[in-house]
Parts: sequence; C-alpha cells; structure tokens
Amino acid sequence: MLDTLIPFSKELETIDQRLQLSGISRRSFLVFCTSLMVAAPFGLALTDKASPEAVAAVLGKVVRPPIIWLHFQDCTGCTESLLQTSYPGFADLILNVISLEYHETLMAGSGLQARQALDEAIQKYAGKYILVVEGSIPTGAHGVYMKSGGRTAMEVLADVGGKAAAIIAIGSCASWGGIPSADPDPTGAVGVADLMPDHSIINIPGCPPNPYTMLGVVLQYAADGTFPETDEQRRPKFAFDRDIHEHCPRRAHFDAGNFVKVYGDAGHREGWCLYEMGCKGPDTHAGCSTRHFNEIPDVWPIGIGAPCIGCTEKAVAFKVPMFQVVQLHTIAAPPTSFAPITTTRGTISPLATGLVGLGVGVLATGGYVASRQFSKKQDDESAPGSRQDKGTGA
Ligand code: FSX
Ligand code: SF4
Ligand code: F3S
Repeated sequence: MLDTLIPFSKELETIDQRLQLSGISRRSFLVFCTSLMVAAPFGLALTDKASPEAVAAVLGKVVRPPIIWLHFQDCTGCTESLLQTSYPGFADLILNVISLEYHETLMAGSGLQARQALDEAIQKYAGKYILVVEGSIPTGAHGVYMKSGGRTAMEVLADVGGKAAAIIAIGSCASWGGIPSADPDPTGAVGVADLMPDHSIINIPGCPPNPYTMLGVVLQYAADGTFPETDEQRRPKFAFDRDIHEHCPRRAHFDAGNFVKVYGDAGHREGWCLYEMGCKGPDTHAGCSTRHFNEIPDVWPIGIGAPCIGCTEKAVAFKVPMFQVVQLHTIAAPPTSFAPITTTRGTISPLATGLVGLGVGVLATGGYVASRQFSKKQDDESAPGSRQDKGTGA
C-alpha cells in the first residue's frame, strides 16, 4: 500500500477526502469498516449503524484526528502491535485514517529536529490533538531516570498532555505502570492518570494492547468528541466488559475438570484448560479470545497454549506470581453436582394418552434419555479421579 500514499497536506482533510487523494478504493474502506465493526465495536456514536456502508458514511466525514505519540518507559510493544494491523495496514492507518504528527519510533528525525517537530505539532494543534502515551512515567528521584531534551518524563507529559484535547494511555505501562512498576519498582513508575487525574484520559491496557481497540476509541473521539463508556479503571467497556474465562475456547475443559498439569503433557497437547498452570483468565477483563492479534486465528496467549497472565488488569499482571492459581470469585463456578432426575411416574388414562400421544411421547422419550444421561453423569462424577473427587474448588 505504500505506493498509494501521498504526502501530508497542510490542512487536515476528512477521511473520505484523504482516501480519494490516496486512490484507496471504496471497497477497501468498506473492508476496513467491517473489520472495525467486528474487532472494535464503537461506542454509542457508531454502534447503532448496522452496516459497513453506514459506518463508512459516518467515518468518511470525520476529519482525520491529529495524534501526538510519546514514548516513556516501554518496550515499544504497543507500537509493534499497531504495526501488525493489516486492515488498515499501518501505512494506510497513519497517513489516511489518523494524522500522526509525531511518533518517536517511526519518525526519521532525531535530536533537535525531532524536538522542533514536536513543538510545531503542539503549537499547530493546541487543544485539538489527541496525545497517545506509551510507557510508564518514572517519578522516583525527581524523575532522573528518564530525560528527553533536558526535561524529565514528568515535565514532558505535563507540557504535551496539558495542551492535548484528550489522552489515550496505551498499554498497561501507560495505564498504571505495567512491567516497570513490578516489584521492586526502582524508578517509581506510574501511569498517566496517576499524574493527571483530572484530565480526559482513557486507558487501553494490555501488554501489548489490541490495536483495534485504540482505533475504535480514536475514531469515535474524532467523530463526535466523546470517548466510549468506561469502567472504573478508565477502560472502554466495549473491549473490557467481560472476562477471558467467560468466552474462552477452553472453557468446556474447565467445566469438565480437564486441566493441564505440566507443559507438554497429554492435556496440553489436547488443548485442555490452563487454570492449574496459573491462568488468570477468570480475573481478567479483555477481548483477546475474540479479537486475536495480527489478525491470525488463535494468535493470543491461551490460543497458543500459554496461560493468560492478566496483562489488562492493574492488580494481576506483574503483581501476582505467574503460576499462582486465582481464586474464582468473579465468576459463577460450574455446578459440582447435578440435580437427580427421580420424577415419580403417575398413571395416565388411555384417552389422555391418545389425545396427546405423539407430543408427550416425544417429550417423555427425551426426558427419559436425559434422565439416563444425568444418572450416568452422576455415576461418573462420583467415581474416583472425577472432578468432584479432586476437590479443585472450581
Ligand atoms: Fe511493551 Fe507498550 Fe507492554 Fe508496556 O505495550 S508491550 S511493556 S504495556 O508500554 O511497549
Ligand atoms: Fe480458559 Fe484460563 Fe478459564 Fe481455563 S482458566 S477456561 S484456560 S480462561
Ligand atoms: Fe493479556 Fe491475558 Fe489477553 S495475558 S493478551 S489479557 S489473554
């Protein structure tokens, strides 16, 4: 797609105008809108649009939002995750859907040139740009652990964040400290909201986060100036309203008591549940199981046989030991026993039997078969080695 790119214009165009200038087809844009609808359902402003055409009609009129992207203490995994999107490809994304004015990893300039680019972008779009922050901010020893152009990370954030219309803290580091804040937290790493609690900030945690979540948030903000509804940790509910365990493809194995005991054992090879390996899925709100990374099926931790470490949860990842089994307090545990089917059979007159014969016959047969199955299940589960017998508490 790089050959379809055109240079920046002086003014921000709408997405439609930009796509036309770039020669990107309407069909490609519709595919993009479809993937956004599936992967990152927008907030209220756009979710009531039922078709890709309707979403495209709304998005096409959106003026490409200017973005300034700062890095602090991070591994650049958030940027890498965004780089792997294929609809839109990253080149299309930065030059046609959003207007990326400053990004230290991607820009060619450095030193004084980079600083000038930052100052110019801030001046030109003061009060209008969205600041994306990647990485945590070191506060220990007066911020001496990270300086850029003679300013501490705290000073840079206060300056650039203070003039932003809104801030997106991308990744767990920017949301609340992430890896750098893990014990013993030598730099005093904190998230953006810890330093600017009253600013308009939305957190998109994950290590790395899902890039479509960010795209959905940015485009809704550009469309109507609002962020999607958030939870108490400032996370957009559309992406963080359910826990992994609720929609995990291995859930049937959890319910059946089939647990991996050791990496590489028969259960692991069969795709059994990773709960006993320390999977934090029951305590982790995220959409990974339905929005895989790099748009490749099964590319997410549990999909490749690794337990979820709870990377989207402030109190879990890098805080709770990797192999520690979580308590099941956020979900309803599956039943540990089934109600016995011991229906007392009464007598039915021949006439009544004749009137409802066929329907009742079908139901009775179904009920009998079901009761046989439940009885068998009960027998199985009280057998030695069954799930109840193991006392997992699950
Ligand atoms: Fe890395 Fe980003 Fe983790 Fe942090 O993502 S993927 S350490 S959340 O800031 O670069
Ligand atoms: Fe999936 Fe983990 Fe829950 Fe098992 S414990 S069903 S692997 S989320
Ligand atoms: Fe993170 Fe768990 Fe998803 S580790 S990427 S929240 S499966």
